[in-house]
Amino acid sequence: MSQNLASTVPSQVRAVSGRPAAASTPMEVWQGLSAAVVSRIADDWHATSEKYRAGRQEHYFSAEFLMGRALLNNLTNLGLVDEARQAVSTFGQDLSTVLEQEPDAALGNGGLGRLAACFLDSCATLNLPVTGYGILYRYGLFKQLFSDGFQTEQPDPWMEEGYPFVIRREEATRLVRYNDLTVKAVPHDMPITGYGTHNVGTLRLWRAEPVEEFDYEAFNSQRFTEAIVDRERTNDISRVLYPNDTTFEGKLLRVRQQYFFCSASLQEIVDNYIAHHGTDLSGFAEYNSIQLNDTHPVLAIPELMRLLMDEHGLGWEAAWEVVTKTFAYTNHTVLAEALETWDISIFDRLFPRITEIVREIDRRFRLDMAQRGLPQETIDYMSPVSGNTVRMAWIACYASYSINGVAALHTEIIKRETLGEWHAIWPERFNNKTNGVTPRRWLRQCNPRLSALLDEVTGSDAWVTDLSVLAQHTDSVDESVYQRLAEVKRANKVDFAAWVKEREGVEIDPDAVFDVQIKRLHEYKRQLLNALYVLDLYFRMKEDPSLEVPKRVFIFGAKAAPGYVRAKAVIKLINTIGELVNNDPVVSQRIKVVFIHNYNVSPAEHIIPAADVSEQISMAGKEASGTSNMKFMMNGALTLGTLDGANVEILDSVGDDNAYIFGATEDELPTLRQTYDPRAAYENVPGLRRALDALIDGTLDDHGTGGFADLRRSLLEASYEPADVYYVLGDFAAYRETKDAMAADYADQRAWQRKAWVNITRSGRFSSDRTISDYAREVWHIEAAPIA
Ligand code: GL5
Repeated sequence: MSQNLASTVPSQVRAVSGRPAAASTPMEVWQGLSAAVVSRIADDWHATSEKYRAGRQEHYFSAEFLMGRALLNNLTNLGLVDEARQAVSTFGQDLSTVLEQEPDAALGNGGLGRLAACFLDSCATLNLPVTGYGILYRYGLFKQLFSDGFQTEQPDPWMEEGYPFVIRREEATRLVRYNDLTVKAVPHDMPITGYGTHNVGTLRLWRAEPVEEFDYEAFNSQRFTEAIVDRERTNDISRVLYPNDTTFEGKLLRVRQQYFFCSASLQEIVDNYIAHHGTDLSGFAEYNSIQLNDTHPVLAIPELMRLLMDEHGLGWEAAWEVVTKTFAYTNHTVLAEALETWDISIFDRLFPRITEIVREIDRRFRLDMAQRGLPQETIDYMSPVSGNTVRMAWIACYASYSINGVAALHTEIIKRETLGEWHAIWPERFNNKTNGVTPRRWLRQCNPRLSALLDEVTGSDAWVTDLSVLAQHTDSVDESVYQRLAEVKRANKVDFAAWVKEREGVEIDPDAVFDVQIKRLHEYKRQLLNALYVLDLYFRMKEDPSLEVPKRVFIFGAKAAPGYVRAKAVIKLINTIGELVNNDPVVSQRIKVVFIHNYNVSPAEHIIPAADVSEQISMAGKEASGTSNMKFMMNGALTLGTLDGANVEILDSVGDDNAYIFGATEDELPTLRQTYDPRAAYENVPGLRRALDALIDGTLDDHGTGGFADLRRSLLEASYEPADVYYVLGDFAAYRETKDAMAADYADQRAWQRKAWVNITRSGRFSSDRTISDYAREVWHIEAAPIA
């Protein structure tokens, strides 16, 4: 029997703080309440793990899990929010204040890591036997601060004050061996609750620890540094998340990280197989399947070969047979700079046995392809090893029984181009799994007002676990719903304005259109296009003070990879435009610019419910899917976007009248490019010359860094790369026209709210429950295993 939180929380808080609950800090209350929640689910969690271990399971391998905060999510899933509020109020604490103490678990960069987190939520809710495996980074994604408008980075020691939702499992420790170092992999488990179910899934995160704490002999001889050298080398492995999103960095430590969590996870999975199904490993794939979240965990392929052959006695063919029935690979990007390739000397140095296996995979691949009669040129292109380079995506394609893209358009592009050679040989391996997001966190929990309205309109909370039911209500509602929806949005905007005032010190008007672009800063995502629009609008308003401009707030949130100089220049540019606009006594009456610093999961939970416009403006063909587009849609923001990634499917769901689509399409671009002249756009497209010249004529100051001039050159001059690779100037006119029209449409609130309602009620197919059901049925071949 689970005890009421009111009876357990005070003692948990006292145990944390060593003080009466009433004298404890909100942080201590957060700790105590979180511990009480873990205690509450402990039995179910154990039962779920036992049950899953005995049957067929899916294992989700990912270098990133961008979990965000856990407490409110767990309380929501378990239906304990009111009970918790009540429990803490008995000793004078306010639940919202307590919840705000929690650090974000930012163990991921962006969409790929957040997708993994949404997937775990859906797996738990659907009672599916799925476990996540990754790395317990001590430092999550850096904290972003602005200094004079420039991004600076600070470490994010997210667990330092203690984190009750991570449980150390000392007894399940494994050893991971490198040529030069052996380390302990200590699992730390996070419970993953589902909505309205007893099942509790697991995210297992490995932490690297020294086999020996330190060299006592060296310590005793006063050689202190020497005594701790290996300890630090080991701790380095799980110390920090690499902050690059959709780009690849060929660093030794990164390979160590990848091998580290793959090896530890596989050892455990193999041991578990033996414990339940005996020592004949040839049946391994009947009980286990592994989804590779991008190429980061692809070392699991040669590592499973090694374990099966060297430790469990299988021959090459038998091991390969198992491996090729075990792995499935998801590709998350078509950007060439993201495809991981490693210098084979790194493998030699870290794990010579893995090099041997990779070379043997390569040898057999070449033979296999030659037998199929492929031209030598194609074979060389597709081979896992080429010269000194190992190509992880090619290993993944060769060894996986399923290869998928993350939106319909993206899957078509990988079939045709990125992985075209593979598709030609194995078309049956390819499939699409359009991404989704969890309606628990991204609607139920972050938007209680809209949730209440949906409960009321649909008559229950069934939509929380079956979002497709909302579609029955697209047309069957009476007029008052649009008014109610407007009130919900308006109240969310008031809350958000207060949050912005407190956090960023900027006043914004809840009656303005809130136009939002939140995502990693990348040239292909074209924050620069948005920035140029704002700058142009500023000039238009200066030129003609009588111009009718709908009130708007342009809201940005974005981190740039620390080494991505041009992305950082865009951040500085947006902040500088913000200063110009916000400090202009006349212009700032109608438009404002806000850059939310340190954008992360929990800020997104404040921003998205308050958004009117969802900016999804990547150059067509470049954004594999996008997932914030889905979160915005669910919360009634209208998409202003290109036909890219999942925007295409959003448009398909809502229809032309309920989204604002502009710009060159993926199939038009190659032809357009042939004659594209960004200089001509600069000369002829209204507004462009003035906006671009402001980057160099002293209007905007980049503190002598040359960053703004470089941005301008990147659009206009073909020097070391073609000018305007991402077609910013090419799409500017269409963007400006569509965005102006959209803002004007906002005045007709009845029509706007109708569009918002269509978006909300047609968002069902973008629930990660739909995505996960598709993976479970079509790729993983697993079934629900409820414990009660
Ligand atoms: C990404 C893509 O860029 C996104 O379009 C996609 O939605 C996401 C999840 O599939 O994967 N690839 C990637 O490396 N990150 C992404 O967000 O970080």
